[in-house]
Amino acid sequence: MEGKQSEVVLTGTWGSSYCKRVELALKLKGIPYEYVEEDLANKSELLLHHNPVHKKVSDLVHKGKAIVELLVVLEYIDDHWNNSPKLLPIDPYRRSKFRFWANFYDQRTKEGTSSIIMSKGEAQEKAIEDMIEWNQERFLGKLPFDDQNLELLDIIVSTNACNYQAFNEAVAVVMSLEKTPPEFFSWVNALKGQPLIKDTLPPHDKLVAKMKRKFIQSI
Ligand SMILES: N[C@@H](CCC(=O)N[C@@H](CS)C(=O)NCC(=O)O)C(=O)O
Repeated sequence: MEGKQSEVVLTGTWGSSYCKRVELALKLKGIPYEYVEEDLANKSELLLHHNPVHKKVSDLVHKGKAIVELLVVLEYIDDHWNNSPKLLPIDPYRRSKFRFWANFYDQRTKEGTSSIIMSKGEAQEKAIEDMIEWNQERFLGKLPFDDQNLELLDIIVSTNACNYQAFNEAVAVVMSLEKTPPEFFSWVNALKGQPLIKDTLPPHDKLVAKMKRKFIQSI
């Protein structure tokens, strides 16, 4: 804990979409920060001290105080560094929509991904279809998103969906984002092309190797 003098410190792991989200938010806002890579197999004193409840990354330490849980961290960043670009809208109703969809996206992605990994043959095809189908719900829900600026939902979705080729390669399936509604697919590809996102996403080959290790462990 001694020696961490920076005003903003992010503890993370390179392959975690949670950490990439916080990194993206900090970069978008132009906030200087120190990044500390965590070994989750041997958690640091810093992580255990700042996040004693969940003991998970990503946590942000601002002036020695810890802020934990991804969505709480992102809202904190947006509230404290109130400059543009804003990650969340000002209007309470639109804010509630953003929160809803951020949660929805994460829950469904987690469930969908583990169903795909844990199944085989027809069951796996069904899991893939389900995953594709719920992306449509997003559009039925008429999620308001802004084409011009990167906001909360771009951060949430990009750090996950932009890695779809790595996922396909690692699991040896074609989740085929191409089959999702064209709006979703083109949104993800537009996000992939954003220089800030490109620079922040983990390297493809390293990510494939990590995913393969993780998936083999979970089968
Ligand atoms: N609900 C947490 C989830 C964070 C999370 O799952 N972090 C993973 C890395 S992606 C972790 O630290 N895992 C270590 C562990 O479970 O012991 C959040 O929103 O920040």
